Amino acid sequence: MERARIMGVINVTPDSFSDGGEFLDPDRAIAHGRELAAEGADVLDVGGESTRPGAEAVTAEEELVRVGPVVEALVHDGGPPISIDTSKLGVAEAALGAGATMLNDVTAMRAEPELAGLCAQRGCEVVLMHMLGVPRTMQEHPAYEDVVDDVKAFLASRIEFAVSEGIDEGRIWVDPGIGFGKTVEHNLELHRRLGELSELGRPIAFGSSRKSFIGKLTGADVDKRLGGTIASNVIAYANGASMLRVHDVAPMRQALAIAEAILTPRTRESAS
Ligand code: HH2
Repeated sequence: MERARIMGVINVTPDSFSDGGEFLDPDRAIAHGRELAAEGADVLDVGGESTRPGAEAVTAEEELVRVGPVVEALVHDGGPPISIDTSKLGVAEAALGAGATMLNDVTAMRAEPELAGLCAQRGCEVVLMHMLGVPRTMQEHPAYEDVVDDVKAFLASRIEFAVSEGIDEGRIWVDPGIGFGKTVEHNLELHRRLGELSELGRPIAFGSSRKSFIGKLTGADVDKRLGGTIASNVIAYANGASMLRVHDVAPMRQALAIAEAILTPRTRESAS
């Protein structure tokens, strides 16, 4: 099995669901990014707007004030590639201009379709994520015909849109959007049948770190969900995910090293 990338999360926000306020100060966010890089992150995902259920929107100006200096400093470091987690054209434009090389858009370019033209022109990588509805209301009775089929059909249509706007298909990632308009059972079904998304022909990104289904299943508070996060991500990896978006890079790196060794026998032989 191929080695998966680990995407380290840097939330430059006052209100993210698990670490809101911790890294709103740019110096702290930059220091955190450097730590995640040292722990082995393959990509650093910088975001300035929380997408947690019920979160209030921020303006592009405010979002850029938050993420701009962080992207600039981390690009300047020359460490892992930088992903910008935004749905806004102005923010993406500035971040890509500063040297970010990936756009991670939880709306899959529905909020601001002009993002597609920008990405086509810049040749950046793009993560297209599934979300049912909008963050403020997405957890109010989400319903699907079949959650995996529905997510897959949505992602297929967003790939088609992106390609029609000139984005190189080879630069597209798809993401089932764990927790974005999904019940616990929807999230579990997406884990079990993640492999079906491989039929889209694009690599799968996956983000379940510290999310509420782990709390609902275990009773663990948001700062105590590392065990559940590791289990979820290892299973996602085994079922085909090739980029794992997590807050805790070092323990994920270790878990993944073992998962990779078990699932890829030749890697172990050459290591011994
Ligand atoms: N989840 C969150 C944010 N961005 N991007 C992708 N591609 N996949 C995800 O699952 C995903 C994402 C939510 O997590 P977090 O950034 O920690 O929280 P918040 O949105 O409250 O800042």
